[in-house]
Amino acid sequence: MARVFVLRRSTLILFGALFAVVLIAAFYISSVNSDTPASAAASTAEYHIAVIEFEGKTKQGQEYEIYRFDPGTIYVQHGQQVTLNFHGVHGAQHPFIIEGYNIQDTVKKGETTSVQFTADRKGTFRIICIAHDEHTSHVPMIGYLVVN
Ligand SMILES: [Cu+2]
Repeated sequence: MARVFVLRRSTLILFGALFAVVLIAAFYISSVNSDTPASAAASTAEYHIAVIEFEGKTKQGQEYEIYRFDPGTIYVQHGQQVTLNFHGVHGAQHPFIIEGYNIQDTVKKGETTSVQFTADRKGTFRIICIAHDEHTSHVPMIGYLVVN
């Protein structure tokens, strides 16, 4: 024998609202209590940086070229495990250092150079290409790592 229950619309809405409240509460409690998965995801940062070249001419017709890290500024959080992948698009090679982090490596054309470190020092640190760090090539090839 099947019995048919007839629910009024207001009862259905009430149950729906109660269900939504329980769901939101459960989600809130789980996000407050389980800090491991959320912080594990936030504790890493990975960036891809292209090494590119721009060319230009002065009004007098003199040609010049500059190399850039693109993006030129990288923002990470203090304590994050950071991976920077440098992709060599233009220029044969760019030996670089990251000030304050004792990091030294070289980006080569057509290759990817990855550096990994823990962002354990706060501040703004220059990423300097030591082959193009002079103002003689119009703009020195310098990027910035900002650790907040
Ligand atoms: Cu360079």
